[in-house]
Amino acid sequence: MTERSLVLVKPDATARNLSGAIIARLEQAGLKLIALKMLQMDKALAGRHYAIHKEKPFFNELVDYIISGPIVAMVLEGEGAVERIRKLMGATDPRKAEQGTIRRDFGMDIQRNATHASDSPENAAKEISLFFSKKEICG
Ligand code: 3AN
Repeated sequence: MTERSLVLVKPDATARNLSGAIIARLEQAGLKLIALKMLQMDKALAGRHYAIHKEKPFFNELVDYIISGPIVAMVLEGEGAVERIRKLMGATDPRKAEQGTIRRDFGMDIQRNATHASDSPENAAKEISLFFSKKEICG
C-alpha cells in the first residue's frame, strides 16, 4: 500500500550539515519526497509532536533537545513507506542500530539520534498535519 511518513532531520544532524546526506539516502531508496521545510520547533509544537511520550522520564529533555536548533521536516511517500523508512533509520539507539543505517552512520546517542520517522500510518497522518498544510504537500 502507498503510505506517507513524516521524517525530521533533528538538530544534531542539521548542525553537522547532514540534512542533504540523509535526504539522499531516503531518495536513493526509492522514496518520493513530496514536502520539505526547515524550521525551529517551539515548545507547543514539540509537545504535540511528542504527546505519546508525555509520561516518559525523558520527555522534558526530549522537548528541550528538539527545540534547541533548526530541523528539516519532510514527507516521503512510497509503497510501505513507514516500515521501509524505519528500517533505513535503524534502532532508536545508534549504538544498537544495524550497520549501514542512518542512525548508525549519523547518530550520536539515544537522544541525538539524527532522525525521527513516524511509527505507523495513523501517527504519520497526525504528524504530517502538525508540520504541513495540504497546500504544502506536492503529492
Ligand atoms: P523512535 O524515534 O525510534 O520511534 P521512540 O519513539 O521510542 O523512538 O522515542 C522517541 C524519541 O525519544 C527518540 N527518537 C529519542 O530521541 C528519544 N528517546 C527514546 N528513548 C530515550 C531515552 N531512554 N533517553 C533519552 N531519549 C530517548
